[in-house]
Amino acid sequence: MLGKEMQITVDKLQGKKLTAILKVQSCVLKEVSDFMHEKKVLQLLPVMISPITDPLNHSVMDGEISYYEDKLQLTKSMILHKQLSLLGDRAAIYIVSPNIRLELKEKGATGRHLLEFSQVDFELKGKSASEIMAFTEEMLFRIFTRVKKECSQELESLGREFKMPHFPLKVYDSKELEKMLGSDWEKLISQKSTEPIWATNHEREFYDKEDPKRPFSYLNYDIIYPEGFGEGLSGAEREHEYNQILERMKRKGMSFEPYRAYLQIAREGLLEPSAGAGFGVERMVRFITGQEKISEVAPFAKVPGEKFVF
Ligand code: ASN
Repeated sequence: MLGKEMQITVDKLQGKKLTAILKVQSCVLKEVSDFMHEKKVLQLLPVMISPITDPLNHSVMDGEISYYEDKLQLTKSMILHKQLSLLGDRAAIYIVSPNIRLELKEKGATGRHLLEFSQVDFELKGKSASEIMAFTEEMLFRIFTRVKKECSQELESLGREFKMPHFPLKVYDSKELEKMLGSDWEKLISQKSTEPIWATNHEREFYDKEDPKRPFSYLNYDIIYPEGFGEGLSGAEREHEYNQILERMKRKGMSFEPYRAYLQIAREGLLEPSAGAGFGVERMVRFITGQEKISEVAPFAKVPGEKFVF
């Protein structure tokens, strides 16, 4: 007799449903690879430990490991490494990047959070927010087209009728959404929508660029999936000027010390203007396949607050 958690895990691993879901996921990643190759976006391999990582805008526990006298952070996102990897003559990079975010237990109930997940994270030098939004939409169109073509049987077996969104997607300012719908706007707009939307202008991490023409407005953008699937992609133009980075870190009350090497690069004027974004692979696969919970698309899902076996 297997225990309850073990039985659930074994049932999932043995199930045909997981095979169909993984077929969709493989198709998504194949199209990302083809698309990025065509666009001459170079693939980086993941960085998983580093003295610095994304400070993130929301509270998670730090995943820190000790190595001799050093402390290394487990990657929450490769945002700072994305900027640094564009120091040379590279125009654009992407990574299928494993991220560890030790979310608070309460997040388990959202059906959207995992302690470990992967994001397709990309960054293009010298691009603007609107250029990255157009690039992203082209990529999404390509991914969805391929999945609909190559995985129609799988989608049918999962009972999912996936409709191609109408591009270009509608763009909303998040401040306006908040005025209209209150602080829970993200959840509400997702539940109300039948199409993915862009939500722009969020006050969050120091590296998302402040609009020079509109202080305290930000050149960032998220995709919110419809039907209650919630946020699925986020990105921004980046801060790259030393003084502005310091100002933004100060505003967040951050300590400069852990970021000393990164700040030194910025002070030398070596960071270049860039913009990019990242989408969660599991969240996209959940959306495409219409699964109620993100744990259904991850064979070894780690849901905050839940027991996991493997
Ligand atoms: N990938 C995101 C970006 O490009 C950063 C993140 O995952 N926190 O802005």
